[in-house]
Amino acid sequence: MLKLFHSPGACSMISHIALEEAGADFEPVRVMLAEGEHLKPEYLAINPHARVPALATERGTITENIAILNYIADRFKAAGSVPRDDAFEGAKCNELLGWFASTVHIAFAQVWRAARFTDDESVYPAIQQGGRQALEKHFEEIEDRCGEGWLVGDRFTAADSYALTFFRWGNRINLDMSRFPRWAALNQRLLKQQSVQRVIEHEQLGTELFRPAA
Ligand SMILES: N[C@@H](CCC(=O)N[C@@H](CS)C(=O)NCC(=O)O)C(=O)O
Repeated sequence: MLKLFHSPGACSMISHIALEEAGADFEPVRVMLAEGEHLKPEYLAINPHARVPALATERGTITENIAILNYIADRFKAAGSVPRDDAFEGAKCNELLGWFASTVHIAFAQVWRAARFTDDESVYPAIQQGGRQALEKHFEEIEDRCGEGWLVGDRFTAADSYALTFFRWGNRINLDMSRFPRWAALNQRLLKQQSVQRVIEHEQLGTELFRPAA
């Protein structure tokens, strides 16, 4: 059986949602980042990069959300991952996932993990501030990409789940998320998906941080 190593509210929730949406037979295994469980030798044997998600399969472990999501797409051909019936939409979905993982996610790392960029603690505030500034710009672009439906074509993909995760993180670092009403509306559509509801319940996240702070 597949095993998903994940942490509540982390980017692993994107793969978690895709597995739920696919109706996959899988076991979610909690790795609490806040308690440093990802740094323990048992987990480093699963992912030496000390990150979630990781997906254990019958043939070995896959790490990196984008690789996991494309594997789920090939294996289950369901919504919530990457389109497989339209090469262009599949590429556009991977394009967004790539930008999210390589750029937007890294701006959050600047805010939360400044130590990853330098040993010089005196410049942490500048790195964090730079991350916030970058997020303001990236979040405006995400808002511009939101319309009446989904981010890619007219279907629910992992790009929507990634955006959902970022919105919650934006609230967690006290960005003013009320400036992104179309994105907030996308989240409300996502919250109606049973797969998303099951993951939120399983990860015990609550729904308040998926809308702008009151
Ligand atoms: N490039 C990786 C990044 C994964 C990642 O950064 N995961 C975070 C949670 S969102 C993590 O495990 N962080 C642990 C840490 O920063 O120590 C991917 O896309 O899967």
